[in-house]
Amino acid sequence: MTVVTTDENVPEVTSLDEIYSTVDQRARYQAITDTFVEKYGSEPEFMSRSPGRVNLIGEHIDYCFFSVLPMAIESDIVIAVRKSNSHLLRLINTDAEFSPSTVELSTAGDYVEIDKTNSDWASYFKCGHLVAHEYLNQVNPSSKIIPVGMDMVVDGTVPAASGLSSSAAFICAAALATLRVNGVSSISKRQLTSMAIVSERHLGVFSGGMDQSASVYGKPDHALYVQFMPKLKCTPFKFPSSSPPLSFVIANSLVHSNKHDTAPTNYNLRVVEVSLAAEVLAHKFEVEIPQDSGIGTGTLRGFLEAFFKKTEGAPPWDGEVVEGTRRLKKMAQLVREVFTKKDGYTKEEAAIELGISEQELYEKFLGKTPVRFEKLQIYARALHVYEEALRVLQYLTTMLHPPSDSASIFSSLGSLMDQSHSSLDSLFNSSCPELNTICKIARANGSAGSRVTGAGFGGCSVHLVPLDKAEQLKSALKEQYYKVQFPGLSDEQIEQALVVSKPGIGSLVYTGGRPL
Ligand code: NG1
Repeated sequence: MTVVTTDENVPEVTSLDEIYSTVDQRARYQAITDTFVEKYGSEPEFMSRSPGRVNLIGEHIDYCFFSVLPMAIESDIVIAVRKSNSHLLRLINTDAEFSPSTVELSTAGDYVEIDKTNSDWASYFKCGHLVAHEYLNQVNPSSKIIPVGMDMVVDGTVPAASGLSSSAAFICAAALATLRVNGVSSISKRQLTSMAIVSERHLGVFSGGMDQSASVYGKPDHALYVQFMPKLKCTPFKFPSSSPPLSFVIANSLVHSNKHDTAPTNYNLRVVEVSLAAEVLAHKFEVEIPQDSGIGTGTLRGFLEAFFKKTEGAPPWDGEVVEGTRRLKKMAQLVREVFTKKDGYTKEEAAIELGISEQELYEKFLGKTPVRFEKLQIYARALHVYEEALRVLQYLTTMLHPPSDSASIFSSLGSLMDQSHSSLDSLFNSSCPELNTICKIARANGSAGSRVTGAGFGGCSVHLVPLDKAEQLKSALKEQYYKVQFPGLSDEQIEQALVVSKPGIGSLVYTGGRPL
């Protein structure tokens, strides 16, 4: 296993062959360049690009600081850029659905303003611009940096709101473009990832760090083991060889789920619920936990560390699998014992569990970001998190030390993916009927394991399938899902919904000009 421990830099490449291996992208880059010339009168100086990702396993646990197993895909967001003499960020998207946008930069060097209530596409660019600007100020503490104007054309092949992380891909590419145009020609992958991780919080989404890590660190033919503790570390690993080879089919349910707009009942509510679970456990077992979650509370990882320190004098868990397995199993057992109200807690009940008033509950948890709920599902969310973190370790172990026969490789990995889906559906409530239907059809047509991937509530699913069954699986989904649910779709639209992509390279700057 190659361990990325150094602060490797984000690469700069001059050939598209260094970026893509499946689909010829010359025509696409030509078209982006043509649009740029048409709109701005000359060719772009460079392009920054960052890919989407699919998560193989480890869902809704990154913001609790548990490790995840995503891979970058070849679908990406490309931003063609030229420095301008104006104080404007001019953004044009090749997809007419996203209207052109112009942002006026402050001549005094103030950060761009981001309206949390407005999740239009330009806001995501602003998130990337803002964190890059903060970085520029950090490395030049003696003066306030006034960023230059930028003329840009954006082109994306990652479907929006689909769980393949188009937002992180766009923000990473935006931060990279902003840095470069303002004179930063080399940036480490760790620095770019770290700034991108916090950037979406400016739009009020308290995301974890999985997507940005996968987008920046992506490596062709490798999936990534992403650890957040004790510090961010991405370890690329290859899939075991088997006969037939392993392949992953990604199927978009075409149920649109905008993470920003649904945050109060979906994504951010989950962040609040797992934080509450961590604090209730800490209160019951009388341990102090670091207040380092996205909303400034404790995390379930923090509780795990504090519990073993108090009861065994144990050092923090360093990621070792056997020890992690023991600790996570213990955590799942405690969750089952401690949380007696399996169907959820009212505000009053949650406050009692924490030994605080309802006003304090509001100040520390419920008022940090707008949330709406009937009951707080503390038990179910916490159980999912600890058990899913355990499944990640089991999946990684199978990948690195596979059973000798191929059938067992498929059944072990597949069963973990199925368990993950079932937990996301019943404990985390982040699946939906359409995704459940897709997974059911897939399992009956060659998939060894099927699950919702990404934030969920719609969006994409991922299926582990022996390569020789991939076509059978795709045609079953075409006939039994897409043609039934969306009878108006053309064959081409259906093809696009079935994203088949190899693990690809992460963020980079392309300076090869117009491709031949
Ligand atoms: P997507 O699928 O990109 O919305 C989101 C979060 C991840 C992670 C997953 C669930 C962002 C940018 N990404 O992913 O950090 O928590 O949900 O595992 O919010």
